[in-house]
Amino acid sequence: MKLLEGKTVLVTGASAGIGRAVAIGAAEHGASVAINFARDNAGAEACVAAIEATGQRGLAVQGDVADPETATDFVARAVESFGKVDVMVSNAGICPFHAFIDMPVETFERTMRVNMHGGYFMCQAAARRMVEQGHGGSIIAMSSISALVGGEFQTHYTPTKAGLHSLMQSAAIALGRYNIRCNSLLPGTILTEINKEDLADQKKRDYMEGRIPLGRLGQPEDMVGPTVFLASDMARYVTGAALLVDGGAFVNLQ
Ligand code: RM4
Repeated sequence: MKLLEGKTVLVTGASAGIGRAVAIGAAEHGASVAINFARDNAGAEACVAAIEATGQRGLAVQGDVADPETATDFVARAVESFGKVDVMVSNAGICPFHAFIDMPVETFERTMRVNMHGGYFMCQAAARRMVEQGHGGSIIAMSSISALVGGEFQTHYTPTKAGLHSLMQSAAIALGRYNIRCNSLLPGTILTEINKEDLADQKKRDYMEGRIPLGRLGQPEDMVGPTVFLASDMARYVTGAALLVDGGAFVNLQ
């Protein structure tokens, strides 16, 4: 069953990892998909090729989400190519692990600008277009389990994930009158480039895996089903919600 037939889905940070998996998954469910990427041209091209291999249309637009114009340009290019915007998946994010006490100002500010500011601009640009279109839409912020719990080397990062979760709650109220739904996904530890170096430490990896009732770290493809659900009309009465996709890690105290 294809849940996104005829929809246009936009995904940020989609040259690799969760964004790539979600973009291809949306195409497999019948959507035309536009992806944003920052630097990885080859990865973006490969993602569009995989989208088109499903028989759907794909588009890659380069841009740094920390720049507000990237959001307006991304939406405009998607509308130019596909005629509308039905779904925005705001996924782009960074997590340069670093200790709190000597956190460099630039590392802190860059993480805020990409994750929080970028997410805000992308969701706002998509909402503006959806309001103009007048037929609702779905906005999904890729928050994190880290919206709900801390990380010693993530003091700059966890507030951005909590912020994205909170943004979806407020945007859900602001946009409900337009039938635009806003929800956040809270991935657990999903194996991607963002944590490749961190999890190269076998002791850290064993600890993280040991916390997960399902017994394994996540894969980017584990995020496809939850994203497609929230993007689809199956979630027509779901807004302001948050969905943990973490193998049970969050609830596992003992
Ligand atoms: C996630 C979560 C994971 C970490 C990545 C970088 O939100 O904190 O544990 O590996 O970020």
